[in-house]
Amino acid sequence: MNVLNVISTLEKVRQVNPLVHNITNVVVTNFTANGLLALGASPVMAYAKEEVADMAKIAGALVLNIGTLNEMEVEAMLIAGKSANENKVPVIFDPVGAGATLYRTETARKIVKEVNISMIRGNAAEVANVIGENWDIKGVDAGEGNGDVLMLAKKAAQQLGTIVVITGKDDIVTDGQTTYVIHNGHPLLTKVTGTGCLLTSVIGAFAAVESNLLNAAAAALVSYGVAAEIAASKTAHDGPGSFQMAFLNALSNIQKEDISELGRVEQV
Ligand code: ATP
Ligand code: TZP
Ligand code: MG
Ligand code: MG
Repeated sequence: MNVLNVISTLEKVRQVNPLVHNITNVVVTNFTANGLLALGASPVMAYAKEEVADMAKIAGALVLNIGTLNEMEVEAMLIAGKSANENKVPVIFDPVGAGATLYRTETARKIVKEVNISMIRGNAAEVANVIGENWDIKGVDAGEGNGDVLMLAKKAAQQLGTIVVITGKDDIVTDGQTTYVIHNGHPLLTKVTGTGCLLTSVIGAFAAVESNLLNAAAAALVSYGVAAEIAASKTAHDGPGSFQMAFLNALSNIQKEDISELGRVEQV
């Protein structure tokens, strides 16, 4: 994985315009749809248990996000996940707030048990809580924690048999053997709600066009982080509102030269 792979995978997303089926939370729905459109993917949100199997089957990727979960939605996620599995559609899981309440933790564990998840993306606390490690969490934001995040990511990948993405100041992606650290992004991303959730869906868009899912996730993380840096360079003096708009623009306008110049991916 290098910046050239990132560029070619981003170009493929724009060419293919993959359908990404999201079962996500009420906070981030509109931002997620707009972010995927800006990137060059095709978003759809579908939640009814009567239709999710059909929608997941025709999608390039299925994204499950438990940010504002309830029983009906969880039932739909399990139906959609199983349909995606039967139809070889990659499933990306965002365990928003796992560890904050027993219901979230138990639901996240149920989803990874009953659905064959291709990738899980969360902050360190969420991933730790899914695999039964102790890590503080405050609501949907990562707590301080004091563990080794690299070790945590590898352990989670091995335990869950899936690719694990843990984000924060630096982002980690691992299959338990090969591990990349991505040094892109900007602190303003933490001041706009849904930037983690949108990232999970963006990883879905990349997974829809690149069958090497480790490379797909790394390419998504670099592209996303570089877009944030470009947006911040134009708006940091104003604040999160302007940044959010500039970030959508940057997802749409990001060029291969930007990735060559700013992309920072390291194998560790
Ligand atoms: P949390 O609830 O802990 O904020 P999240 O689900 O919102 O988690 P983040 O970890 O914030 O997800 O990741 C979303 C994006 O923000 C990623 O691209 C990540 O690299 C970026 N990011 C998060 N914190 C920072 C930071 N301090 N500096 C630069 N980029 C960051
Ligand atoms: N509450 C429930 S879901 C949600 C909030 C604030 C959005 C979380 O989004 P992100 O991407 O994890 O910051
Ligand atoms: Mg965040
Ligand atoms: Mg999140």
